[in-house]
Amino acid sequence: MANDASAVSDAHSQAVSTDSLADPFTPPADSSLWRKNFLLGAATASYQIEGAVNEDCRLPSIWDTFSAIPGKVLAGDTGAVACDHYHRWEADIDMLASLGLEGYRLSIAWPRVMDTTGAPNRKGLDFYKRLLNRLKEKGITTFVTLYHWDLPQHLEDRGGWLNRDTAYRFVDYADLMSRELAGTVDAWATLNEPWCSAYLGYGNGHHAPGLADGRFATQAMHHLLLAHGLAIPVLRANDPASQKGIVANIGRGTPNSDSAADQRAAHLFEVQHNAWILDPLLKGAYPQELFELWPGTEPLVLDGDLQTISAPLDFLGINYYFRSNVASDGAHGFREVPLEGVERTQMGWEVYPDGLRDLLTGFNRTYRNLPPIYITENGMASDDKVIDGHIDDTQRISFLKRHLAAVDQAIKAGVDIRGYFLWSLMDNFEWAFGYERRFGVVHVDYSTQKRTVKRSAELVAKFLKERKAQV
Ligand code: IFM
Repeated sequence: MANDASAVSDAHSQAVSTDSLADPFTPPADSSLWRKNFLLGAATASYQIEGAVNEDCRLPSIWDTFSAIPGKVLAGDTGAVACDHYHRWEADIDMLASLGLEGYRLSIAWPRVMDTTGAPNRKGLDFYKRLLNRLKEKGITTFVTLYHWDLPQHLEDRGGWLNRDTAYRFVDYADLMSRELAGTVDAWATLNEPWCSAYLGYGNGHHAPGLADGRFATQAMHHLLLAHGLAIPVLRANDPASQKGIVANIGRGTPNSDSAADQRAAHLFEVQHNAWILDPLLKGAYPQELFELWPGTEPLVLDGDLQTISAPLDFLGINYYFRSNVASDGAHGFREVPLEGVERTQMGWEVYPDGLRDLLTGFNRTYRNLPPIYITENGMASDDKVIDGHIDDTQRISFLKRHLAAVDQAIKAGVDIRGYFLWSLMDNFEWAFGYERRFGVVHVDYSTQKRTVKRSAELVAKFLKERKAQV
């Protein structure tokens, strides 16, 4: 096991100053987080931060189209300007480095780097080359996601993820990126959160492209996973030194009572949120219970698809945010029963760190081939205000501390977890919720584009500095 908690030596523990333990973030001395090879970084995604949607021959994406439809995004917000990162990337990387963050997870905008014929768009490619080269100069570990939801609109016009051909176009894109960017990427993730792309995009219409049909959701999921499986060997061939994986959002379902019916409801919730993606990836089969719950939605699967999808991975990225408390008798085998009096975030999501630990230890039992894990997203939204030049995001500090403690517990229970990325480096375009919901550890004033480091980021930086100073 690469992650042995005993790697935190006594000497190491003793070296942790009592001062550091008094702050509201720093992990306790026996935490695995003190291991220097536990990667601690921050994450963003192209459409959420870049802006510059009409620059340098970038093509429209499904999010440009969707956010332009009145009523789809809170306050009519769009990603047209976002954090203007396309122009401010150098200062943003300096900020990331000044916080001592060791890893950066970003995504590439597919519509920025290829034209409608699939030919490279050099200007768009150069942007990512400059960005990745600078990150490497700063010694920052780079995790690059190829698809974080911004599908080129011209592909959606031909059916998007409902069209099997999109999986092959994705492979062309992965091929181009891994040939052009090899050597600057430490880890490639094919997809971010296929559950959201498939279910929110094609199943209930809350996300782009805004279609709502259960059969669409399962077919879109199959083509997304196929795109992933087909791209993995291409990434391996073009960039052998990097790690290859995929990022899944996972949901914890807990039963509202001890009754067998509620326990079954919690299980079915997790089948629909987790096993739908993880079973084909790690077991080479969709969970049959899914299609019993959603009759008539079996996707068209060709011979060999599931073998392609379940090719071995170097890592699995896990994004975790909250739990859902459920009872039986709902439309999908469960009904949400929101708990009263529990702590929630600006999103209304319940703060429930144990869910992260329990899911990780559960996956370790369920999947005998579970790859090494990175927590590729975790964090919370709060209505942060700048007061006298400072942002004291107390709830986030406590949230991060408790979730990192859950990660430590999972490591100590035997799960191979190698790193954790804060979501997000800075406040950004939170999809259907626009700019109202602030997930950043750095505040963005959207009227001036001024960045202000929040207290949470200062404390993470302080911890990383102390960790680096350990012998
Ligand atoms: O902002 C999103 C991100 O793009 C994907 N994972 C969840 C985050 C918070 O909703």
